Amino acid sequence: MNKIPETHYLNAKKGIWSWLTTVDHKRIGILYLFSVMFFFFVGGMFALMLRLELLTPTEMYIDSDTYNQMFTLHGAIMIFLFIIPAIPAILGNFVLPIMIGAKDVAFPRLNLLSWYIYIVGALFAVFSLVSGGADTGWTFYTPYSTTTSTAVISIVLGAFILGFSSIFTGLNFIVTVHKLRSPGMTWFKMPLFVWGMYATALIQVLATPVLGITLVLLIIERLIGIGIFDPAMGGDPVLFQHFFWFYSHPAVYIMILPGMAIISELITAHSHKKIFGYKAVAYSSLGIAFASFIVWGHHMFTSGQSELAAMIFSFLTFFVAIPSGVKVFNWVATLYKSSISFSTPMLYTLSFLFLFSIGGLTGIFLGALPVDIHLHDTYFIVAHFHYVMVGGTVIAFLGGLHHWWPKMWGRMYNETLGKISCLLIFVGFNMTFFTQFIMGSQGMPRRYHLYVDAYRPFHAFSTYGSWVMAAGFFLMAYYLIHSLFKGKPAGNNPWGALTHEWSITSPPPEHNFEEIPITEHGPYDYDKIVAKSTLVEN
Ligand code: HEM
Ligand SMILES: [Cu+2]
Repeated sequence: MNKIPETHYLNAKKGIWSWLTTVDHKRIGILYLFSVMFFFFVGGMFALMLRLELLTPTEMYIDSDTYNQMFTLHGAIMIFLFIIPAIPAILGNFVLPIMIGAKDVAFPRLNLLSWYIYIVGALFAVFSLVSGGADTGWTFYTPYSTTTSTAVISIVLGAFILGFSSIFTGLNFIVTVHKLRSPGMTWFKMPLFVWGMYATALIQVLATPVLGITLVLLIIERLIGIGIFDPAMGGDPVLFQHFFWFYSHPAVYIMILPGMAIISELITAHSHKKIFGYKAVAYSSLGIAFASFIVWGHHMFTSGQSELAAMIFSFLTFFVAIPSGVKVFNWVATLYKSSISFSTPMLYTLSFLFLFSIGGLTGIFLGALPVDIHLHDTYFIVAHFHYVMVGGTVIAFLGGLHHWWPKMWGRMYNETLGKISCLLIFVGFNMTFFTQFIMGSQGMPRRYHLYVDAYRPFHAFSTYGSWVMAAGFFLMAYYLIHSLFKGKPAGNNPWGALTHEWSITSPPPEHNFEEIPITEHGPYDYDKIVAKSTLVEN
């Protein structure tokens, strides 16, 4: 009979102050869970409002200026306040130290500081939101961002500050992986989730400072007008794009690598099969991290860059597909002849494989110069990045959240409702974004408030899809919150998985382990070891 342990990290210390001053990586993960999910909700509400306005070709309830401010806020909030911190700061913080057999991350106080920096950055974004928001798009391109009268500085300052939270989280993970692995936890005995977080951390630390200086220059340009992006003063507005994408393309891998890291864990734990080609999957995370730094120019094929530069960036872009392809191939090979248990985390894993493949393959289309010149700034682009960021990262994040939820709270959620909500999100998502590939290839431009009648059926279907998806998200919020109060005790290991976090109680004790664990076997030796599942159906 599963029981919730008497004391654990959630009740070891009492009172709100014990949370606001905690240096426990698990509690910091939970602090991020609530703050980041709040901004996912805000970003999602903007998305629904945008979709509602796009239900008809003519103006419905918001004017063009408001529409511009809304997609800018939607994009900026979803990118800087949700998807970049989501997996590393919530699940990475909670799981990574336990997976390598450590009591905590290397710099616990810096870890708490990272969360406070996140909150301060978020407050600047909220300030921009309440003062009307910016209307530049989330990319803040000059020269418009230096001239428009909307609230650019506060949101740009918010993104600048949030960068430090991301850098410190990455720094913490790099030192933790190098220094705090328990005895026997050699690099090739580490769970692939840790490899993925490590590769992400390298990009967080190396690329984010470039965004920092870019945003500072933009603020100086708005305040003083030194002319660095102004051709009339010897500057160049396209220089901003180079700086911005030199960060933002690696940043898309700060977004997707953590999702991939989760999928490697879920695919083995819910098929009880050793991963196919462990080392290839581990190295492909580092390969992706490296390749992500040499392709930023593929966002600027129509910026007037030289044909030679465009050809080189196009050529290099195809290379990124190789390590990603290795991962997808090895995941599918792992499932081959395995005993798949159709749990909610596994349904999210299968959804990821389908949706991320569409997102990734359309990325290759866009890497081809002639194709991109035709599709740039159309809804094909909007569909592509939502398939990668929502179909990829958000779906993987939801899979990870359901996988580690019993460990975080010690209680099971309703698996039946979990599967229904996953289905609603999957169907709603494809309704919302697949139509956008079609209308984008027929020329529907992005960031347009009004459109010609020919696109009406596509936009209407897309909007209905966003309502189906929203229903799935609200159902999920309901049964997850319900499980916190009424969920059955989950036991140590509801999924019968082999990594360290499943060898301790749910929720874990304050300091994770009574004794330092000795790692004797690989993380996925399901061919040698059988771990008994403690799963109870709700
Ligand atoms: C969950 C459901 C979502 C829906 C229904 C949705 C819908 C939309 C819509 C309607 C636009 C504006 C399109 C245009 O006028 O060009 C948009 C833009 C965008 N979305 Fe989403 N979105 C969703 C989730 C996300 C997520 C999770 C992210 C990122 C993590 C994201 C990032 C963006 C970005 C970056 C833009 C571009 C904004 C710009 O043009 O500056 N979206 N989305
Ligand atoms: Cu890119």
